[in-house]
Amino acid sequence: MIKILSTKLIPVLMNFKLIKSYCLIFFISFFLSCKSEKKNSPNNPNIIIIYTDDLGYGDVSAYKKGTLNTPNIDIIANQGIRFNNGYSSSATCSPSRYALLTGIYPWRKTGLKIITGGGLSIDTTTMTIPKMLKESGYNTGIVGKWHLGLGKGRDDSGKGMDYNSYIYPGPNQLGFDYSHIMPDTQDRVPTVYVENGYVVNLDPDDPIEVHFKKNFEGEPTGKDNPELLTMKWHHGHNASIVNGVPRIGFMKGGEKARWSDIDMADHFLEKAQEYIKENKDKPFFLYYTLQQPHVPRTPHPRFEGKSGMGPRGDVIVEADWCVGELYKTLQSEDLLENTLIIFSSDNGPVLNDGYYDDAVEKLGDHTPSGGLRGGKYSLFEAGTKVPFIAYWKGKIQPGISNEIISQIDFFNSISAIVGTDYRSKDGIDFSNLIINNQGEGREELILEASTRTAYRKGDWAMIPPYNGPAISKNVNIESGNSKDFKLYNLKEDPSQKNDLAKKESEKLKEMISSFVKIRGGKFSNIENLVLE
Ligand code: NG6
Ligand code: CA
Repeated sequence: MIKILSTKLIPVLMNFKLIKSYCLIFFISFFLSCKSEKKNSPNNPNIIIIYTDDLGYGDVSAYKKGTLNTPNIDIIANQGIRFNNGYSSSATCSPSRYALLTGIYPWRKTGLKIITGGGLSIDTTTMTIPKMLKESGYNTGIVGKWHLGLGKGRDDSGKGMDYNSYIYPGPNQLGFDYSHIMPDTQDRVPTVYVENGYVVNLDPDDPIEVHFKKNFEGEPTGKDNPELLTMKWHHGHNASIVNGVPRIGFMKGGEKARWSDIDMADHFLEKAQEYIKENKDKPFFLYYTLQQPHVPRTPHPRFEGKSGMGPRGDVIVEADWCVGELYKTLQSEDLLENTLIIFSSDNGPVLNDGYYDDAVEKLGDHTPSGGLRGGKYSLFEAGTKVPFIAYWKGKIQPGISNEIISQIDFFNSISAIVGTDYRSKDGIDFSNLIINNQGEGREELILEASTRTAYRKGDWAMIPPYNGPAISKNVNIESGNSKDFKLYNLKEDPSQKNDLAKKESEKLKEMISSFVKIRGGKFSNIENLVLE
């Protein structure tokens, strides 16, 4: 036997060519195994984007504008970099979220507005932050509000899509390995969580039906059954009632799957913490999208009365607590030093957004907009200038930046940080500004609000003329609509009190001309726009 082995094997092993191929196979498999087990390193930090809903520039106490206290958000704001000129791309939710994930201006997508039961708004062939990170060896997850549409969405009659089988395309087709989401908003049906394309806790014997125009026979509504309400509607929000709260849209069935509003913050926090713990051994990207302080404001009883400002203040205190708990998880898992945390909001603040919840009455001397003009839905500054913070323990030095930066820049900046070549059409790589507080920010930026657009360049802001009311009646916010161009010098006049359009006519011409260069001629609702 030994003789056979030595006569047959030795000459084979001596074959140099074969040894070379064995070595090659060994090195290739070693390289591949290294790649698939990529550990986080300075170039591959975990990345967490904490994204709040309707939180204003003055709602974070580190900005020292309002009187509400957010001690946990302040920790990352004061020990990280706090941007005083950080913008969301839009003054409403879905367009901002679209721009954040893609790095593409939302107005480039015709008709993109607040979604109500609509289909997926990002084409599945589009490059997104999670797709890019997945390619770089990251595990990617989203926990919280989605609001970018799901599947094919509602049909022309207003009938909602089928929520009873696999729902796709959605976040998992845009690059997220894991998704645990609220489909649209807390005030819209269906009031259920969707995990990786399936409604959580759905009983097949009690299917969900959704309609955005017609009620289901025999189902109570906010409009017809005020006696069933624990929260009253002010405008809109008078269709199906879930947990005593009237919603946008009609819903039937899915009783066991319906969420508990007061537990939503705890629920998302728990899912986010689980995700971190499960993925801590590889680089991960977590997009943690909190529902607060969007309506309906339903703080857990532990937070009721804590702000002294009614439910709006209380849910901000609750959101702040969630940020603190998430921070503690990162600390106890020893992840703070290799995790970049970005904190921001999808649009500016609103007080009365459709329910009687004392937001106006109990505000006291707090200023959610931080003294900026306008608010959610507005082309004035408060619509899009939002809290904007980046924190990375030991890597980002505490500091403040007055440079202009937008959430549209997350894509390119994150791509640069992890070392990929992807660059989006409209974003800019500000990795050096975010991490080292070095270099200049944006020179210019287009801002969007309900498909209208405005322009910021340097210290100047220009709002073109638009039809429509100057004050959106129900929410009582200045929209930015006017029959004339408006021009403001934000350095001298951050609250946009002095319109300089007439006095600075040369500046205005220059602004219009630069705006049109980016915005192009595809907009129809700008009147009087004559360029020389
Ligand atoms: C509006 C809702 C508002 C809010 C908003 C979306 C009415 C009258 N108003 O249509 O309450 O849900 O949509 O907010 O229904 S966002 O932050 O998600 O863009
Ligand atoms: Ca929002």
